Amino acid sequence: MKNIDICLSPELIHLYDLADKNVVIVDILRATSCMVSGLAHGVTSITPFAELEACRAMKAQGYLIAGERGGEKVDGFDLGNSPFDYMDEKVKGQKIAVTTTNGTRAIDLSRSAVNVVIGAFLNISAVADYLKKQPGNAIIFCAGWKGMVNLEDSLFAAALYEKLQNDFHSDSDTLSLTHAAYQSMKHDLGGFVKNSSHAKRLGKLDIHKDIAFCMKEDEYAVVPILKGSELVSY
Ligand code: 3SL
Repeated sequence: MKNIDICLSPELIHLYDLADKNVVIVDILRATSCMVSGLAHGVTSITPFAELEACRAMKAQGYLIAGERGGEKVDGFDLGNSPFDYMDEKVKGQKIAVTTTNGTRAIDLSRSAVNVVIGAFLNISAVADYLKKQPGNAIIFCAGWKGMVNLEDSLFAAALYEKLQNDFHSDSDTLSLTHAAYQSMKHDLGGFVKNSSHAKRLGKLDIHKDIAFCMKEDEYAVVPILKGSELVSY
């Protein structure tokens, strides 16, 4: 049987061997939710950058540039980091370059994996089906917040694991702990995430609509995967 594991923070990823793995990157609030929304709404590709200035430079190459620092749209950028920005008519058929605090960093740290896949509640069943079809083992890599573990990414990891239990074996204590927490919160995931530390941080920016949207399951069937330097639909 294939194996599945979870990494709760970019600070821990050096402990995992990604070389023969399918890695699912998750940053529910809000980077991976934006990426899934963008590709579902006709964006041609999304190129992630860990560094702001490298992303900004892509404007000269005809890309729309997107991203946040401190949750807020970067000055001079075309899009911020709301999934609704990625649904605008102006993104259709466009290439987007994006930089975010945690999500694009996690992608950057995963480049040695066999496949890098973008997961969110918005496409959770599509990601589960994708992993079932792939021959390799899987790691769910939570972007967290500035190296810290966060609730929403951890809950997503457990929710995804629950969909994969018949196909994947796990002997990870981290996954057992995360799954136990999920069992006690799954009756009201939205309610628990509304009280999470990042939701409170974002609350100051008045984006409750984003948080509610990011917690919706299976809005889209798109599976973004990294091909070279770009995320495209599988
Ligand atoms: O850190 C990230 O990648 C972002 O998703 C953070 S925020 O939700 O835009 O604040």
